[in-house]
Amino acid sequence: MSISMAKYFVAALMFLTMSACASVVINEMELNPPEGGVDWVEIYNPDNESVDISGWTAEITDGSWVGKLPAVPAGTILPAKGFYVFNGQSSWNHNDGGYSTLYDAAGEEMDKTANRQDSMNNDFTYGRHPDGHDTNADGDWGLGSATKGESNIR
Ligand SMILES: [Ca+2]
Ligand SMILES: [Ca+2]
Ligand SMILES: [Ca+2]
Ligand SMILES: [Ca+2]
Repeated sequence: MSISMAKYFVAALMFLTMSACASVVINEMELNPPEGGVDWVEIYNPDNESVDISGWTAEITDGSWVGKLPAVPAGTILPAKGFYVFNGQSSWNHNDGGYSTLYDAAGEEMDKTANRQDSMNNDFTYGRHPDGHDTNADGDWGLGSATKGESNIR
């Protein structure tokens, strides 16, 4: 293979790798859980192909407070139309709001949510409706009953 051919294949491979995981989004977030619960961030793969999310991380930012969610274990595949949930810690204490950010294993930002306030510590969360609806606008996010690891309902 010539060098220019090799460069072409590397570029094509990079493009395929990027496009394969470009549309995984944060789909729902619990910023103020019921008593004894934990904050959590649900992600969703709207594509028709599975994505290797090994080593992906997420965080919740509320003003100057940042909660880092544990990295996805090695060998984790997010199936087409599948969900994965990052769980926070029960000791977390912040101002009941914020936004969340999703990073791939290389630390590249994959998605960032609107900043939302969740004033009541109950089983209501902010989510996209329908699943994966992402126009990068605050209006993508609505308050609804929690559907942790499952399809969002209003
Ligand atoms: Ca709280
Ligand atoms: Ca987005
Ligand atoms: Ca809540
Ligand atoms: Ca959900």
